[in-house]
Amino acid sequence: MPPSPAAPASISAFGPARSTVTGSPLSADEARKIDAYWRACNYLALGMTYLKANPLLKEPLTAEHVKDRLLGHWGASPGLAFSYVHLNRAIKAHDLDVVFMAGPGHGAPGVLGPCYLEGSYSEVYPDCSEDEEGLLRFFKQFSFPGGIGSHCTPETPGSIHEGGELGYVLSHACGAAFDNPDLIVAAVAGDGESETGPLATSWHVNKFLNPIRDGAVLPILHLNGYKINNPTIWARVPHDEIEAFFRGTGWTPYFVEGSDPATMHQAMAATVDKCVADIRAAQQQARTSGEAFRPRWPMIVLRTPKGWTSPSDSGGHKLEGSWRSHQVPMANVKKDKSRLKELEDWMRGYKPEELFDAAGKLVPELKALAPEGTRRIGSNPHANGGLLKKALRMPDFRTYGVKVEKPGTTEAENCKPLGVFLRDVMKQNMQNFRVFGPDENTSNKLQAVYEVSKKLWLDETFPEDADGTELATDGRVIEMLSEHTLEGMLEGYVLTGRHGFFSTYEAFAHVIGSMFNQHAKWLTICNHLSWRAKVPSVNLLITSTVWRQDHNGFTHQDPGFLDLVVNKNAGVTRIYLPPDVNSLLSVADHCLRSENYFNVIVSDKQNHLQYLSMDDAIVHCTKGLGIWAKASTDQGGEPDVVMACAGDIPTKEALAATDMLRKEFPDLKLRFVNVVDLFKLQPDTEHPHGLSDRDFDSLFTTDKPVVFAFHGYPWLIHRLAYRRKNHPNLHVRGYKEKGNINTPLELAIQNQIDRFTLAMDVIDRVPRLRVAGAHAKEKFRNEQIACVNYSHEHGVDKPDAASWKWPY
Ligand SMILES: Cc1ncc(C[n+]2csc(CCOP(=O)(O)OP(=O)(O)O)c2C)c(N)n1
Ligand SMILES: [Mg+2]
Repeated sequence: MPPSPAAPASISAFGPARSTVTGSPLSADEARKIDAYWRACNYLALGMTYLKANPLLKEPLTAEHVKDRLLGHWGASPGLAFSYVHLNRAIKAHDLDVVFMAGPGHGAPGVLGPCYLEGSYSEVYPDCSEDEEGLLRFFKQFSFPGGIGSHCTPETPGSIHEGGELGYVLSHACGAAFDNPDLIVAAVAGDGESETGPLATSWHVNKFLNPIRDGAVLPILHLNGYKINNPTIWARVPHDEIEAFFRGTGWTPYFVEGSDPATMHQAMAATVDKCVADIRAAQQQARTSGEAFRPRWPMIVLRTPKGWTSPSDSGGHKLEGSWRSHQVPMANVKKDKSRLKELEDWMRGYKPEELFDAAGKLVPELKALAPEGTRRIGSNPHANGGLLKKALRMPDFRTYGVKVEKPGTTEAENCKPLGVFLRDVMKQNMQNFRVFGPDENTSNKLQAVYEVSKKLWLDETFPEDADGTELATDGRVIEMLSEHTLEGMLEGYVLTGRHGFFSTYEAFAHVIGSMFNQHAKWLTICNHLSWRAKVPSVNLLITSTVWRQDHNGFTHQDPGFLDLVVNKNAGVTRIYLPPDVNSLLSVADHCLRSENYFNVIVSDKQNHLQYLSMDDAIVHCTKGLGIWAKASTDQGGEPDVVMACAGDIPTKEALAATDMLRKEFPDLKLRFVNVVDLFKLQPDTEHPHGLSDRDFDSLFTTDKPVVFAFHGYPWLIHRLAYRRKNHPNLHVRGYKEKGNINTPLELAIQNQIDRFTLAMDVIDRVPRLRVAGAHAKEKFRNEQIACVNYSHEHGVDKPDAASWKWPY
């Protein structure tokens, strides 16, 4: 390979500042103080990483002062602190309300440092007081067992974005900015993070920020050149490609590039001022004219060396401006005296004696640089959104139901009345409620919501859009074909204390599986932090379900999201499978009122039989599961078999199976159990919704066969119920990856969740029917074959089977 030419100067991270916005807004004194404050941040970042004693380096550094296990990430920290410090200046200069998000949250030392210096940290954690003793505790607890994590975890005051899993900073920022017209959400995106799919697509958040009613997102692309062991793509492409990309995605990029602190402070101050002025100008134009448009919002491309201000090399390797600065540089300081000396010199280079007084407190002239009260980034109430939360004004869900005079005889589209309910929730909460969907709200039958608020659209429109496309510049429904961005927006919205509802096709809920994981983890930690006020739940409707993929077939059949949900902490996860309209409404009402949960509701959107009157639905959903007496024949005695089900189609097939069995075996004692709240199946020791063993045993018996028709993959029911006494007799039917373009009944048959299979399962498992039931089994099998043949010939289900209704 030919030697690579030296990198062009235009993409170097070193040297005096080069910036789009020129000017030197800082007086010499201001520049000196800002630099000192930043040095204090960098000193703290190193202190957190290395020290367990001698926090102010009052004595020469010895190996005993150094932590035994060195953990954390230094490389991202100086750039994060640099951004924080300059935002502090802008907050004070322009009286701004700013939330800060660190995309590369592993650079937490760069966020925790300024949070401590401004006093926010000590207010929440008085142990980490602003003196030498508190400083030492603050250092020691970082990345330490029993202490705090190494990212911008929920324990971090001012954080609503942990940044552990990279990719979501812009979508979180956008959600936080919605309906907060005065807020600026500064979002640092790592240049490595910017290679992720979710971050890449989320540059489009600027298409969804209405300058009249929303706040602004100020992205800061932190081009520090490296990831863990590699250069980043963005740091090695020509300058004009970066500029073209961001202009192409609708931003106005302002570059701030270099490593010389003095000129970088001037450039950053001038650039942040310019961004604030651009933001305010766009907002003012829109707010005074009353016309919402899409501004070419400003953003900052901050190119600095990774591990900025570290020694330029260590142990013969480049350190500042290299991937080697990503985690803990000089990791062998405890054993290698020369490394220890290097570290000491490095730390002393920040001149801690000038920054902290003898008691260990930041000196007053620097202390004065931080904003005050709730203007401090670490004390911004938006970042503890539960404090600002207002409960939704809720319409009475009972009035949106369908009439069910005779259970199992009339049909309705399950999601449609939910759309009407959401419409009225929206109507009564036009400041703090939003609906999200990846281009699917109409497909998911929730379109009634557009009667009150349309889809936000700030870009061009064509005349034909007037014909049912439902676009508006003030829409409160957010539709973008990026489940990642929508989920991130919704999380940002609820974390800042507002409410939302997200619906998605079941198979593609997996796209946000990892985001679900992260949000559930966030909530789990929050539940242990008394100072974090509870936030509204994330409400996810999974629809267009596996059993009714009439248009789409196999690719759209995947009920596995639920398997993921049950992995997470029981304190924050809820799964509901309402069988019909009225139960869906009851569940939705409950979820919208709840806090600190990730609620998952599974309900198909197509026409389905209706079973429960509103009163019955409320009782059933309150219990979470229960015996349906009219579908049972075991009153006053022990059942021969329990037929259980969860989900709309499984409920219908299970009911139809019991009908067939009742006709063939009039003396069969059947118990019919429907499950709405899936976690009822777990023991109460494992989940707060779990049934006690006594209740479970009385419902499901301890020794009778249970045939369970389940919406999802069958083993999930076994996972939940494996500890129950009757588990050996539990026989679960569910989806087993057999699908194509099928008719509904044919698909059920392929996966053996259909009425015929369920009825045959009962015959096989009830001892006295095993032989006696052979004729009935033969009949059911013949009918099953006839149904498959009919569908293959006519393309629809056999009419008598398709139109089955509950006959009793
Ligand atoms: C989605 C995801 N993939 C991989 C990782 C592992 N990881 C942690 S830090 C990092 C590099 C990040 O680079 P960058 O975004 O440039 O951050 P910085 O340089 O500021 O440290 C990687 C790959 C992760 N945290 N999240
Ligand atoms: Mg980087």
